[in-house]
Amino acid sequence: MLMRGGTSKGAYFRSLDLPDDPAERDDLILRIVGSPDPRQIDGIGGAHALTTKVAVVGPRSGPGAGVDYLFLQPSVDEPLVSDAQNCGNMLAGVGPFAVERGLVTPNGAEARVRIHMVNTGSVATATFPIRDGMPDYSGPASIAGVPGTAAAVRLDFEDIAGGSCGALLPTGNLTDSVEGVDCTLVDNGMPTVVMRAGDLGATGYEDCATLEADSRLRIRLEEVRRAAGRLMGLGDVTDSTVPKMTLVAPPRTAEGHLCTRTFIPHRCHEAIGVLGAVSVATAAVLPDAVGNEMLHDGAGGGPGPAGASRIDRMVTLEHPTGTFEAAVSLTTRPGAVPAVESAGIIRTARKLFDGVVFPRPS
Ligand code: NQM
Repeated sequence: MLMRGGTSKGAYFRSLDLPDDPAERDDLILRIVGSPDPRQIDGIGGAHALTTKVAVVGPRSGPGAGVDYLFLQPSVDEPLVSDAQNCGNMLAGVGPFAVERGLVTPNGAEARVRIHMVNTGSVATATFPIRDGMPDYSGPASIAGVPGTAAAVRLDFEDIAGGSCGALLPTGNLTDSVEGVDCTLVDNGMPTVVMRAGDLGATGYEDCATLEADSRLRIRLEEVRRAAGRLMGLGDVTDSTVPKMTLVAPPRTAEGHLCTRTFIPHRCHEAIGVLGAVSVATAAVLPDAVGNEMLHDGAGGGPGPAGASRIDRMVTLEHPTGTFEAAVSLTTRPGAVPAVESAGIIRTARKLFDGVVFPRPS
């Protein structure tokens, strides 16, 4: 099934329809999407990382209810398929797909599907409307980067902190100097490097084409990314899609709290990834992290249990095509690493096509 999930698009498969052997599976996926080829003319890929995505969904293999979701990112112009990252946009389609395929049978007017994200071992609960036993894709919710409106898919995340790097702040620091640039290295669902746009000679308000054309900026970002990847425990990230690189600047709109430009990691995102946004929003609310000093509207904190402080914030991130809202709750204690209590977002998703795909012969 081809679906739009949030601001991404890709093919959703039942796990039983794909080979078990990862090498065989990845080879088949490359032939389905038409990679490697910048135009993907002989496949169903969309010639961009954001429209060349794969979700593999199956019955829960471990303890607990729900379904398993493995995200795979095929490269457009290289014969590579990566399972190194999660995708919160494709995640928005997983619950509806699970209902469509009979993996989950909803009761009533709303489905709540627990989704085990195989890439990081964390869990999300998707809540979305049901009509006559099937997902109702129409509704009033709109998200930046998608024309029109659709039904809201609410995603509540559990245990996403440190899913790839082992800790929310993989170096234990709120800021690190990496290759001479102040960075906050954070993983609240997506390994992300947060930097001030001004520290890299940008304003942070440029459009994607301008940023992608700036070869000096891109070389500098890649130097920082490789060094940050090692510091984050990700090893040599030369061929990896993580960490993502986010430039921040003061917000420009009345409703925005922080302006962002994100590289994923080489192309500039027309918006921002879901878990990338949750990670940036988390960094932004932490006093002394990069970008916190630019955050509009203060920290939104209050006293927490026994000497701790509680931060509960809806953070509106500006990005090249609009805004993205992430709700984050954290508890901080002096001298201790902040603990993430919850994170949630709203996305929409839509079934686009259901049928048989014909892979390029091997
Ligand atoms: O951060 C793009 C996207 C993503 C990933 C990327 C995502 C996320 O926008 O959870 O959704 O960062 O590669 O789909």
